[in-house]
Amino acid sequence: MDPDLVPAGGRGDRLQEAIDAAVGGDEILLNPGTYRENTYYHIDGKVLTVRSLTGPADTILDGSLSQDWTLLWSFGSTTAGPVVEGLSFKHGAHDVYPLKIYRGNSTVRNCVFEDNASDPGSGVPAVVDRGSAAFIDCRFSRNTDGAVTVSRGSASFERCLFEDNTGRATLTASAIGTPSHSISLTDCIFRGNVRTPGLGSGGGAISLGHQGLSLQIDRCTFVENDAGSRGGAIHRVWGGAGGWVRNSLFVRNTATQGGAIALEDGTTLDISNSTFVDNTGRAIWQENSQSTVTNSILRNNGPSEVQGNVAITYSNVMGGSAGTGNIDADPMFVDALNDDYRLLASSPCIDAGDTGFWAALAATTPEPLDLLGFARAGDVAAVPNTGFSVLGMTVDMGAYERPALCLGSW
Ligand SMILES: [Ca+2]
Repeated sequence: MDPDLVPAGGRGDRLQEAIDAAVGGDEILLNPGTYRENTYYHIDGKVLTVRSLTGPADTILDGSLSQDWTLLWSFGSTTAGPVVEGLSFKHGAHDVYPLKIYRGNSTVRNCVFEDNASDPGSGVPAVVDRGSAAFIDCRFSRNTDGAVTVSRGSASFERCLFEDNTGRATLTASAIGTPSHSISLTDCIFRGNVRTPGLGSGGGAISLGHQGLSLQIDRCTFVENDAGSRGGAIHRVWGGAGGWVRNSLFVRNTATQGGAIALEDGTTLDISNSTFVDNTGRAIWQENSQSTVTNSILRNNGPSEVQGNVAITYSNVMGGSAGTGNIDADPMFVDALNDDYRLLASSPCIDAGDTGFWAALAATTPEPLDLLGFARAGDVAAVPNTGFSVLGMTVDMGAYERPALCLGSW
C-alpha cells in the first residue's frame, strides 16, 4: 500500500483527509510542520500507522486550537494495533487531551508530550481508556496536568522519560476491579515531577488505585519527585496487590508520608534489589498494607527508613532491621555526592544478597539485569560471600551489581 504523504504548513487539514481515505494497514507519513486546527484528528476503527518523516523535533500536533482532543483513536476491537511514531504533542490546554486511546491495542513510539498547559484536573496529555498502549522511547516534559492517565486499561512504558511535570500524578492508573489490567515500566526515568497539593491523595510520579491493577517496575530511576502528601515517587491505594519493583533507584523524593513509596488500604508490593537514599518522609510508609523488601539498600531516609509492617531481608538498612541477612553499614557508594550509587570494591553490599530469591525470578522471567543492564550473575571472587549463594554465585544488595571483572578505577 502506498503511503499517504501529508504536506506540512497551512495544509494540516490534509491529515484528517488522509485518515478518512486510508484503509487498514496504511501508513500516513507527515512532513515536518505544525498541524493545528480548530477540530481534532480522529481515527475510528482503522489500524493505521501515523508517522513523521523527520522525527518529533519538527513535526508537531499542536492542540491550541483543538476541541477536546488533538488526536483520538477509537477502536471497537481489543486486538487492533495502530502505531503513532515520531510526533510531538504540544500546547493542549484547558479541556484538550492531546492523545486519547479509546479501546484497541496501540503503540506510541519516539513521541514527545511537552508544554501541554492545561489547568490541573482538566487535560492530561495522554489518556488510555479501556484499551492498552505501549509507549516506547517517549518523553513527557513540563506538562501541567500530569502526563498519562490509564483508566480501565493497560499500559507499558519502555525507555521513557518523565520530567518536570506538575499537577496531578505524572502517571495515574486505575483498573476498577478488572484483574487483567496492568502497568509496567522498564528503563524509565522520573525526575522532578511535582504533584500539586489538593489534587487527589498523592503520588509525585505514579498514583495507582483499585484492586486488580498489577504493577511491574524494573530498572527505573526516581529522582526528586514530590507528592506533597503521600508517596513522593509511588502511591498505591485501594487494594492494589501483586506488584513488584526491582533493580530501581529512589533518590531525594519527598512526601509527608512515604518519601519514595506509600501503600495504604490493603495494598501489597514486593521490592527487590533497589536503592533508596535521601528520601524525605521515609523510604517506605504503609498503613494496613504489606510490602516485602529484599536485596536492597535503605540509607538516610528521614525521619526513619520505613514505617509499618515491612518484611525486610538481605538488605542494608540504616539503624538496623530485624530479619535474615540484614546489615547496617556504610554501603560504600562510588560517588553519592554525584548520584553514583554503584558499589565500590570495599562495599559490604557485594555478594550479600539472597541469590535464592534472585534465582527463582530468573527461572520464570528473562534474566533480571541491574539498573545499568549488567547481569546479576556476577560474583566478586575477592569478596567473601556473606549472603545466600546458589552454585557459588551471590547477588549484591541494591540496584547495581558489581561485575565479577570490574575494570578501571570503579
Ligand atoms: Ca555479586
